[in-house]
Amino acid sequence: MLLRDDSDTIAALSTSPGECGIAIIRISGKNALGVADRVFRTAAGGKPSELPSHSLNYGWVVEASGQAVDEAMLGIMKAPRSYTREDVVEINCHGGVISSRRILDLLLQNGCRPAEPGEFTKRAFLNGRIDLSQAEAVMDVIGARTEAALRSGVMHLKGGLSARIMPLRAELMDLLAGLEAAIDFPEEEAYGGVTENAPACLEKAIEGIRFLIETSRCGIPLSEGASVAICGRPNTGKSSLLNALLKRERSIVTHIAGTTRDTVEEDTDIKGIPVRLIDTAGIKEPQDAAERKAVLRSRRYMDFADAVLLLFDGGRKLEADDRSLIRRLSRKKNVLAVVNKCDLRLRAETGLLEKAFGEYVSVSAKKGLNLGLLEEKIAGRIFKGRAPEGGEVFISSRRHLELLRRTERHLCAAGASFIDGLSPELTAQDIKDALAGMDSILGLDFSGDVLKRIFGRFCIGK
Ligand SMILES: Nc1nc2c(ncn2[C@@H]2O[C@H](COP(=O)(O)OP(=O)(O)OP(=O)(O)O)[C@@H](O)[C@H]2O)c(=O)[nH]1
Ligand SMILES: [Mg+2]
Repeated sequence: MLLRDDSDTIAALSTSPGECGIAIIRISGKNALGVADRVFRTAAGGKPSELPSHSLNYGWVVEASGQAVDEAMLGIMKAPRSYTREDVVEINCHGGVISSRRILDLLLQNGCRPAEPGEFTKRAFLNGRIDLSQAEAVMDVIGARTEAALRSGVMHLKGGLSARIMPLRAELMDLLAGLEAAIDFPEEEAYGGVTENAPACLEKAIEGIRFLIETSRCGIPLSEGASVAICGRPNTGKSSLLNALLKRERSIVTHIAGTTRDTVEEDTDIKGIPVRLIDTAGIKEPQDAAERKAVLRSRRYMDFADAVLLLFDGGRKLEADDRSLIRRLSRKKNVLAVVNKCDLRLRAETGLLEKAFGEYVSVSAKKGLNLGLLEEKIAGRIFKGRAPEGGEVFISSRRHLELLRRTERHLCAAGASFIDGLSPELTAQDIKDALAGMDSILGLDFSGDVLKRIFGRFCIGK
C-alpha cells in the first residue's frame, strides 16, 4: 500500500465492479477539479472547478471529441472538507461495467493515476483528518459481519480509541517532561516536586491500558469471528442443534446413530458474534476406516474450536462414550456442557456434569427450548466471561492488542524502577517506550510534543 507520490491525483472505482444501479468513481488530489473540467459538461453550464463545494451537479461525461460517454452526477468536495482533505470529485454514473471502465480510462488519460488499495484512506490519515486507528476502522466497518461488529467498528471510526488513549498519553508526557527536566537540570529545585505523583500517574495509565486490553476479549471475536464445534457421542442431537441454531434444516437428522460422518460448517450470528458453527460426527469406538477418520476429525475440532458445545442426551443415562468425553474435556474452560432433549424425562446424571464443568444448559433442539439461554452461554464462553455493552470501545485488532501489551510492560517497568529508586533515566526510557507503543496505535509521534511541553511548561530558555 505504499504511495508512489502524494502529490499525484488518484482515481478509482469506489463501488464494487459489475452491473448495478449506480457506480461511483472517486478522484482525489490537487488536480481533481482540473481533470473534472476536462471530462465533465454540466447541463446548467459552468466548469466543475467553478462550482461550489459540496454540490451535486447533473451533466455528461464526455471525451475530448465531445462524444458523450455517460450521463452522470458530479459531486464536488473541495479541500480541506473532504474524505482525504484534498479536492475530491465523485462521478456517479450508470452502474454498467463498460460505462465505469470507460470513464476511469478517460480519467487516467487526463492526468489521474489509478489509486492503490486503501490509498484514499491513507491520504485521510497522512493529511491529519483521522488517526491510524480510525483509518484501520474503515476496513472493520466495511468487513463487519454482524451489527455488533459494525457498531464496534463505528466506535473506532469516530475516534473512540484515541479518546481513551489521548488523556493517558497527555499525563505520561507531562510526567516525562518533568523527568527529563529533572535529569537535565538537577540543581533546579522547581523540578523536584514534578515527579512526586509519578507512581499514581503510572498506576492510572496501567489501569487504563489494562482496561483496553480486557476489551479485546470481546473486540477480537467480534471482528475476526469464532468457531463453535458441536460435539458428543452419536445420536445426542448435534445435527438437530445445528439446525435449531441456524433456524433451517442444514444437517441431516435421523434416529440412526452415526448419521453425520463429515463435518458440516455454517456461518451465523450468535449474540452479535460472527460464528462458524460446526456439526461433527458422533464420537465413539470406530468400526471402520471412514468412522475412524470421522472421529479423528471430530477430535481435531474439539481441540481447536474457540468454544465446544459438548452435547448429552438428557433422556438417557450417561454412557461409557459420554463419560470418556467428560474425562477428556472437563478441565477445558471453553467447553460448555449441554443436556439436550429436555422435553423428555430427565435420566442423565446431570450432577456429574455440574461437577465436571461447573454448570450445564438444558435445551431441546427439537422443540426449540432454551436456545436463547444457550446463545448467551456460548457468547460468554467466546468472550471469556465478558459480554459487550453498547457504546463501548473494544480492541478488535491484534496489532493494537500487541502494542497495548507492550505499553503495559513498559509502564510496569517504569513504575518498578521508580519505586526501586533507580535512575530517572531508566524510568524516562520506559515511559518513552510506553508512549511509543501508544503512538504506533494512533500513528503519532510523541517526541515533538514532549519537547513542546518541556519548553512551554518549564521556561527552560529563560
Ligand atoms: N425428543 C427429542 N429428540 C431429539 C431432540 N434433538 C434431537 N432429537 C432426536 O435425536 C435423534 C438424533 O438426532 P441427530 O440430530 O441426528 O443427532 P446427532 O447427534 O447429530 O447424531 P449423529 O450424527 O449420528 O452423531 C433424532 O431422532 C432426533 O429427532 C430433542 O431435543 N428432543
Ligand atoms: Mg448428526
